[in-house]
Amino acid sequence: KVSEKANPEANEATEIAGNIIYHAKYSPHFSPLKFGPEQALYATAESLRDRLIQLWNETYLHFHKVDPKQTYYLSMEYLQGRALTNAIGNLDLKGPYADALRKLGYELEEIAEQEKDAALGNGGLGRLASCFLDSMATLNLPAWGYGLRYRHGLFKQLITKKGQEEVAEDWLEKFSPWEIVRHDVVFPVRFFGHVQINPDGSRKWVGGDVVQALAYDVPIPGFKTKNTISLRLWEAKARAEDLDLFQFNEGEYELAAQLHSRAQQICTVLYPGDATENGKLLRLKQQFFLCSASLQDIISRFNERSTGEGSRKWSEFPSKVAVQMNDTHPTLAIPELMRLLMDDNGLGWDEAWDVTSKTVAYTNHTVLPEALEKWSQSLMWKLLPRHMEIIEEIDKRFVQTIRSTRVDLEDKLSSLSILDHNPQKPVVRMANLCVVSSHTVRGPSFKGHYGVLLQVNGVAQLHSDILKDELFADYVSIWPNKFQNKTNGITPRRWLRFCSPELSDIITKWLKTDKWITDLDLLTGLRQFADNEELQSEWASAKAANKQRLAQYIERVTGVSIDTNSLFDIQVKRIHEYKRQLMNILGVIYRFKKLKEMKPEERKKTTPRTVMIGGKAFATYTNAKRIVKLVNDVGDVVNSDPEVNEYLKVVFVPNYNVTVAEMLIPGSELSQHISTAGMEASGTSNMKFALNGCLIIGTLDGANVEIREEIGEENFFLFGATADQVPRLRKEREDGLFKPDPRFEEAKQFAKSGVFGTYDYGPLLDSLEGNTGYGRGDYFLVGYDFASYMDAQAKVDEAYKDRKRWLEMSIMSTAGSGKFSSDRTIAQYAKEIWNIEACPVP
Ligand code: DL6
Repeated sequence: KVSEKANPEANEATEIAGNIIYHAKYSPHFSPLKFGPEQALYATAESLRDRLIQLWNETYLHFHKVDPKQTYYLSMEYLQGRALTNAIGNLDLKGPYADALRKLGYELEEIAEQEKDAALGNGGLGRLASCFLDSMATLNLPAWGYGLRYRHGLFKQLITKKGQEEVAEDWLEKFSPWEIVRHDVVFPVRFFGHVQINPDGSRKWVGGDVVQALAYDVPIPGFKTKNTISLRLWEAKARAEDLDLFQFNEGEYELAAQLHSRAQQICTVLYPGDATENGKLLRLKQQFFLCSASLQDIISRFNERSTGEGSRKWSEFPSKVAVQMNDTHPTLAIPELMRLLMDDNGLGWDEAWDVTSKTVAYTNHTVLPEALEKWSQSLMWKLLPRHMEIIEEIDKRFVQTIRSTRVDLEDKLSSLSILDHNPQKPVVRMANLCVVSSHTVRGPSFKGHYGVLLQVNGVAQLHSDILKDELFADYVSIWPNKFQNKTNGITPRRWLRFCSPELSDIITKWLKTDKWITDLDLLTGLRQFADNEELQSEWASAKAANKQRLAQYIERVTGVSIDTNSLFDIQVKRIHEYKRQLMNILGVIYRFKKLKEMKPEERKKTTPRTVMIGGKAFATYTNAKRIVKLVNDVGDVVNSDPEVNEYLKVVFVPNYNVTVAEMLIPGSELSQHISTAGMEASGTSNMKFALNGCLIIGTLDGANVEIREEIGEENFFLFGATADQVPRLRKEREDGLFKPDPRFEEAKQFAKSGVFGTYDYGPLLDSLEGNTGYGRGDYFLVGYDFASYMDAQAKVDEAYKDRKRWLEMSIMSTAGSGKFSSDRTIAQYAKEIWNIEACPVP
C-alpha cells in the first residue's frame, strides 16, 4: 500500500485491474466463473471503452459548443485492424495496463493476440482511411469517419492444395467490444420507388423499399490528447412493421420477411461479386446507403448546432461542413445532398448546387480503367430515379456551359460529359460526376489568409501529374486550378511506435526525444548517426528480435521454418497483375534454377534469402488466383529441396491483414514495390517498410518516387521503365519488336516444365506474351523490366554481404521517412482542401 501511494502508476494499475475484474464479473457475455484469455480481452477492452466513451463525449460536447467547421470522411473501406494495443498506446497507458493484467495473471501481448481484426476493407485505400482517422484525432481536428458495418468484411483467405479459397470472415462472431450502438441515431434510406410531381412543381421521391440505417460508433482516440473522434458505421435494418404477419401466419416465412432479408444483405460483405445484375444492384445499394445515411446525419448535426436565432441559413453549410469522398464509391453523396436540399428543405437548384459543390471534394486513388466506376443508367433509374433526374440535370447544365464558353471542346464533350449515351451500354461515369461537382472554392483559409481550396486530388505527385496530364487533361483545360496532389501517409503510432517498440526506443534514445512520434520530420536527426557503430549494433539487435518474432509466426501459420540469418525479402499487397507479384516469383524461379545448377561451394557464396509474399486475390480474378497458386507451388518445391533450401525459402503468408502486416513489416529487410510505372497510384506499404528501416527494391512509380528522393537514391534499389516510356514500350511489344532477356525466357520455360507440379500454368504465363492480358500481350511489361529487375536483385545480394553498409542504408531509410506521416497529409488536407482548424478539448 505504501509503495502504491508513492507510485501513481502502481495506483492506476490497481484501479485498472479492479475495473477489468468488474467488467469480467458483470459482463452479460461470459460466465463470471471463468477468466480465460478471451474473457480477459473483452473485460480489458471494456475497461478502456469506458475511458474512450468519456473522452468521446467530452470531444462531442466541445465540438458542439465551439461549432467549428467539420470534415466528414466518407469511405466504403476501413482497415482498422486490432484496437487494443492502439488504444492503450494512444492513451499512454501501456505501463499501467500491462501491470494490471500481470496482477491478473496475464501478459498484455498475450491478451492483445486474442483480438480479431476489424477488416472492413480490401487494401491500401481502406488502410489509408484508418491512418487518416488516427491523424485527424491526434491533430485535434473536428472530423468524423463514415462507413458501413459489414458483418463479414472482405473474406478470410485459406491456402489449400487448390490455391486460395475464400471463406466468410467473422470479426463480429462474439461481438466487438469497441462499438457503441446508437439506438437514437437512425435514418430511413429509400430504394426504388418513383418521383412524384407536386402541384407546385416540386418533386418528391416516394414508394419503393425503406430500410433503417442504425449507427454504431467506434471511438478513435488521438495520441496523447483528449480528442477522441468517431468512426460511425451504418447497419441496415428493416422495421418491425415490415414483417408481413399475415403471410407469416400463412406459413410463407420467406415472403413475409423479404424486406428484412433484403435489408440484411446490404451490410453482409464488402464488395459482393458484381458479375450478375443482382450483385451490381447490391453494390449500388451499399454505396447509396452509406451516402444517404451519412448526409442525413450531417444535415441533422448542422441543424442541431443552430444558434437558436431561428434556423440556420443553408448558405452557411459549406462553412460548417466538408465532405471528402474517398474515391468514387461515395459519389452518390452529390445527388443525394442535392435531393435533400431541394426536395426536403425547399432550396432552388442554384442554391442547392452552390452549397453542394462547395461542400464536396474528391480523392482519386486509381487510373486503372476497370476501377474507374461506371454505373448502368438503367440500373440507376430503377434504384434511384430521383438521383438520375438530378444527375441528368447536372450533366445538361455542364454540357450547356461548355458549349457556350468552350467551342473548342465540342468534340471532347462525349468523353467529358457525366452520362455516356453509348447505345450499347449507357452509363454514368462517377469520376466525371465528382470532377464536375467539386468546385474550386475561394475563401478565407487558415489564419485569415485568403486562399483557394482545390477540390480534386491524387495521392502521390506522379499520380496527380498523370491525372492532370492524362486522365483529366481536358477538365484541366476548363478548370486549371481544380486539381492538386496530397501524397499519402501512414500513422507513425501504429506503424512504428506500437509495432516495433524496440526500434522506437532506440530512435527515442538517439534523438533524445520521443517527439518524433507526432513530428516525424525529426527522424532526419538520425542521419548524422547512420554510420555510428553503436547505433548500428543496437539497430541490428532490434531488427534481429523482430526477425525472430516473425520467423516464429511464419512457422506457426505455415509450418515452414526459416533462417533468421537469411535476407528477409517481403512483398505484401493485394494480388494484382500490375503489382507484378508474377515478376517476383519468376525471379525466384530463376534463382532456384541457378542454385540447383551451382556446385555446393558456389552456393555457399550466395546470399541466403527468405522470400515472403502475401495478399488476397479478388475472388473472381482468375490470373491473380493463379499467381497465389504458383507462389505456393514454388514454395513447396523449393522449401523441400535439400540442396537449395539452406539458401532459399519461399513462403506464401496466408490471410494478409493489418495484424499480419504489424508482424511482417518490423522484421523485413528488403521489400518489393515493383508495379509497372504509372499504375500504382501511391502505395502506402512502401512507406511502412521504409519507416521500419527496410530497403526498397522498386520502380519509379507512385510514392516510390518521393520515397527515393527523401531517403537518397543510393539507399534504394531502382529498376525498370519510367511512366513516360511505358506507352512506347507497350507499342513495341505489340509490334513484335521486343527482344526478351534470356533470363526471362529461361524462367518461364522452367516454370512451365512441370517442376512445380501438375497445375497448368500455361494460361498465366501466356499472359506475358501473345494477345492476352488487357487485350495485348504483357500489358504490364514484366518481360521488358525483368532484365533490370534481376540486375537490381543481384545488387541487393551484394549489398547484403556488407553488413555495415546495409545497416547504414537501413537507418537512412527510417531517417528519410518523415514526410510520409499521415499527420503531414492530414494537415495539408485540413488546410488546403477542407479549411478546418484544430479544436482541442481543453
Ligand atoms: O491511396 C491509397 C491507395 C494507394 O496507395 C494505392 O496505390 C491504390 O492502388 C489504392 N487504390 C484503390 C482504388 N482502387 N483500385 N485499384 O484501392 O489506393
